[in-house]
Amino acid sequence: MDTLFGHTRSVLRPHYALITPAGQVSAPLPNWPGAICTLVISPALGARFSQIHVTLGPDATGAGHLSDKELLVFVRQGAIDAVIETRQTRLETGGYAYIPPGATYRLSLGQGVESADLLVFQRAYIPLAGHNPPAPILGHEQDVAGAPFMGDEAALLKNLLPDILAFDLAVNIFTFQPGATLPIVETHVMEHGLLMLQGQGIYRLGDDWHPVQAGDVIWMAPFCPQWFVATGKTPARYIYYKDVNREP
Ligand code: UGY
Ligand code: MN
Repeated sequence: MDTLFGHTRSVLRPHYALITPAGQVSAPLPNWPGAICTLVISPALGARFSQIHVTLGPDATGAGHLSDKELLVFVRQGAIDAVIETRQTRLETGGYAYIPPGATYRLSLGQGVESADLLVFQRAYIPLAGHNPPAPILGHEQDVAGAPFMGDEAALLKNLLPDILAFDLAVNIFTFQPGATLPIVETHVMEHGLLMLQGQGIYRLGDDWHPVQAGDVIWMAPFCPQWFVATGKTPARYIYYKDVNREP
């Protein structure tokens, strides 16, 4: 919590939003009965996707049948049991599930843990002629190799989803050593939803510079100039969504 009443680090601008944990407000969502849900990014903001933070307790589930939507669920803390179509697995912290359009799913708290915190990216899937929608994916970020970003060993990028045209979204995890930066001020058509997982840094968004830390959320609209430097003495990590592989 901010200790100064009336003060917040959260900022809302036409081309970006910084949403800090202290100001977030939860509200029930029909597909997550019993869960604590916070929509931190949604089309109400101008985004073409939603980012939902979900806490599952013993009596909560996330369940449904996706018609035209797709979900990427990442376990931030705790563990869950995931059933997607005929596939069933336990996802520990760092595990993730891609649930494609047309799939039936059920997510519940894993045995032996008191709660699980989930990061969910949700959007309408855009079909591509000549390509079937992707199949479900169940994985763990530890099994994904990081690659130096634009040749920089101090900025490692993991792509959680395959780089194939059937996917209209990418979800990646960046790890920056202290002092490492994005090599350029990116200005691109793709939009982002981002969650700081660890550490701290300075995010340039448009013409503004914001100190950010673990738990902070950023929405970047298409073409929002963006740049990051990791500060502090430990690595900074963030996970982010981007739209990919479709004609304008
Ligand atoms: O994939 C990206 O566009 C990424 N480099 N952007 C970001 O980290 N803000
Ligand atoms: Mn970017």
